[in-house]
Amino acid sequence: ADNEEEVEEPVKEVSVVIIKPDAVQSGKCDEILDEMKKRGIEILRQEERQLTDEEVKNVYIHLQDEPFFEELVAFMTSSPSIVLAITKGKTGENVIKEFRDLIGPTEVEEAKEQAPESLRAKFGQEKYMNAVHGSDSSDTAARELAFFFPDFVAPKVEGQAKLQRTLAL
Ligand code: IDP
Repeated sequence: ADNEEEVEEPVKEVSVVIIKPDAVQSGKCDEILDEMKKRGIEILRQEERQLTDEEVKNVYIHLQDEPFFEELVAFMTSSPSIVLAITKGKTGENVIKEFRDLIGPTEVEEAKEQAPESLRAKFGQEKYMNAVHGSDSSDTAARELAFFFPDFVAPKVEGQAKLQRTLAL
């Protein structure tokens, strides 16, 4: 009975997207946004900002021991990105997975071979300058939302409110 209230609250899936510095620099933003809208993706938040070291290290915390980590942080903080919160339909419709499919494989060359219609194939520069980031799970989405859009409260995201409370303490 304790979580009766929670069960009644609508849970809408939201993903966090970063249009990375390479794509912003090469003027691909509008085309990328058009591709997203064409697929019924709804943009809830859109903000141009130059990411800080701290934000990038948080997004890529799973890569912190990789030899390329410093290079990745330098690239991601080198010039402005566009950070977005997205959803789809009434319930989010699996938007995290769907957007990951839309961006394609991590490496641009692989994306071109395996998923020529993907955003990374179309708009990536080379190798790891791959134009777009998308949350890879609901946990990551909640974490990324909590620090990019801390005032974001509706639609309710599973796990997010709790996480925000934790971060605010
Ligand atoms: P994802 O972006 O497809 O989720 P991750 O493995 O989480 O893939 O890597 C995050 C980002 O780090 C990639 O999008 C890419 O920009 C960069 N990256 C991944 N592997 C390498 C590497 O071997 N060298 C340089 N950058 C890399």
